[in-house]
Amino acid sequence: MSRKFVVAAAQLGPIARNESRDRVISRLLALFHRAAACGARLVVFPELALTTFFPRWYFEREEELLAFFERSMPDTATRPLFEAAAARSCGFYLGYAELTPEGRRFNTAILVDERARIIGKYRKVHLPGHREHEPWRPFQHLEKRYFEPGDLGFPVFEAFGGKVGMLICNDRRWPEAWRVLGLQGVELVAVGYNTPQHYPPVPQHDHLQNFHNHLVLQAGAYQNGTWVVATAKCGVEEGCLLIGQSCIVAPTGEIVAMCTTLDDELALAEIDLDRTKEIKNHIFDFALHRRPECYGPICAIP
Ligand code: ING
Repeated sequence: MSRKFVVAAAQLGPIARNESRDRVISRLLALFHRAAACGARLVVFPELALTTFFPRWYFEREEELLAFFERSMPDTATRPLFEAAAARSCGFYLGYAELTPEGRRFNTAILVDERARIIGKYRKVHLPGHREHEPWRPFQHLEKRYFEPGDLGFPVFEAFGGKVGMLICNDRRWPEAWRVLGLQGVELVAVGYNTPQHYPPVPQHDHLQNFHNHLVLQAGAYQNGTWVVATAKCGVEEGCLLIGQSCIVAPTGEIVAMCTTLDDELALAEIDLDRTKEIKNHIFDFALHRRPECYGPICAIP
């Protein structure tokens, strides 16, 4: 039985700081229905897709910070997304800021199937940036202050006829994250990102941000024999330019579809999960070729 189906990267342009959840959800729904009308069975939204990228600011008051977090999923604002998933038999990946009942804060993504069931949750492990307010920067990157590191590992879920995993933004730069998914036989990785073009500590790399984005996505896909759907929130968001070029990558590392604007835009492709075998059963046949007895230092805790 063929394991071919259509996936969509549902790229978002800027979300304003004061943009209501309802307004954002209506943008997500417009992209979702267009993708479903093109036959998509899975739509991948960006990281923190319900709000502006708020870690760019230093908040003194906690209640100001917590306004960007979701206390339940789904909730009143996001329920229309789940209703659309059930109505169109199309699932989605959604990144959002999670506030748990115990008051813990995570940069989170969920995987929702074609019957609108939440079948997986992932919490961002690699939190970039810094913890304290650094006024020298043109904008902050306070994920280490606002989120705890993810505590769910790198799980892979049975979904859409195959094995699906999730990453969030900075995770995609770390080969170990991809390999933990690869060792579980992952066939499709969904990853949302919000990536500023300007990286204040090393501005001489600003012109390389789009290259580095695709470099790590293509490497992750090829070295683990998996499809990748990577989706940006992009454009000039509250004065900060975020890169776009959302894309769908084949297990060969080839980019098969890409967004070319910095706005709300769909990139679609028909993927075949069985094509992962060309990589998994040959060049990266882990059982045949991997030498874990030589890799100890990778997991040594300094
Ligand atoms: N953003 C960025 C990312 O990893 C960053 C942080 C930007 C790191 C540029 C290195 C270079 O894509 C998030 N949200 O992780």
